[in-house]
Amino acid sequence: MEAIDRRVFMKSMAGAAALAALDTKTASASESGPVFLSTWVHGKPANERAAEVFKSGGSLLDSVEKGINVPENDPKVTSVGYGGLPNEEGEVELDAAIMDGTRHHAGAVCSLRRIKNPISVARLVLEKTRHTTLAGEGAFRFALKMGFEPQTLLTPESLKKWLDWKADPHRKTYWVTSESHDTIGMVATDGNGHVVSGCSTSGLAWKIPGRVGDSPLVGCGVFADDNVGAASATGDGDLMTNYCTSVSIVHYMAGGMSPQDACLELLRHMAKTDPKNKDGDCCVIAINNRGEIGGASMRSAYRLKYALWMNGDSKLLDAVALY
Ligand code: SD4
Repeated sequence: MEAIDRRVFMKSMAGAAALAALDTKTASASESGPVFLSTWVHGKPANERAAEVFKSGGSLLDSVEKGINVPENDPKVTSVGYGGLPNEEGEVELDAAIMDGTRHHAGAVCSLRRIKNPISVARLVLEKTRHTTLAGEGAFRFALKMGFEPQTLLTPESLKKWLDWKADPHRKTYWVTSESHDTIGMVATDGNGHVVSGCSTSGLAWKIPGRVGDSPLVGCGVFADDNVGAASATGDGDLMTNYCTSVSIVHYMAGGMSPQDACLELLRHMAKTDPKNKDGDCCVIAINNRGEIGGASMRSAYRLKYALWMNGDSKLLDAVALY
């Protein structure tokens, strides 16, 4: 971390109480130091870990990666990493991506089996190779070369859920419909105009083996550009991939929209192109390079709770729902 980042950060820690009342929509990162924004309730401990890593001298990429490791390692989070619900054959397949807004480059892995921290493998694809995305067996072999230990990702609880689903003669399958999911998406700024976006998921429970969602796709689950800001997405990836959600939001921000307006505009566009999308599970978060934030859901029946860490304050917010 550059000296200036640390000064701003330390100032923000000292001034946390005084700044706590700042409106998150208008506070700028140069006043507030780093800002971490993550999807769902499990985003809160992830943000807190990310802030700790940043405070102890880690880069913004380190912070986002280590923050996302928290739900990946938590067996109680059934949509990410260890304990994530498996595909229809009972195999956990993980997707993740991380994008650096300075280099405008990402690392990603898809359908990664038996490695609980796909975001860390994605980070190494970014740092150690000239590639952007590795998939399946190749991603697994790359992870082994990088020293990751293979393990079963099923927990007794996730195995039981899969067995119950298998035993249900009326079960829904992805040959027809979609079901249980969540994900962690995190966007962050260092307070000096640098942004990062990261995303990690076990995807949709009971998915068809080999299915890749939006989360590890650059422009969909992640997008980051220091000139503008960063975005991430969660929800029905089979739907949202078709709208390149994250890059679209960043482009709306580049055109002058606030992160909040850009998130809503993307959802409005989805609803306009196909009214059926109004019933979709679609949620997005965004941050600009000044630390302003936004979060939105397509509909209140699938409303995103998202976590904000700013000025030493860690809290949950309800996303604005379009319908
Ligand atoms: C996927 N978008 O694999 C992910 C799942 C998700 O809230 O984010 N669910 O489609």
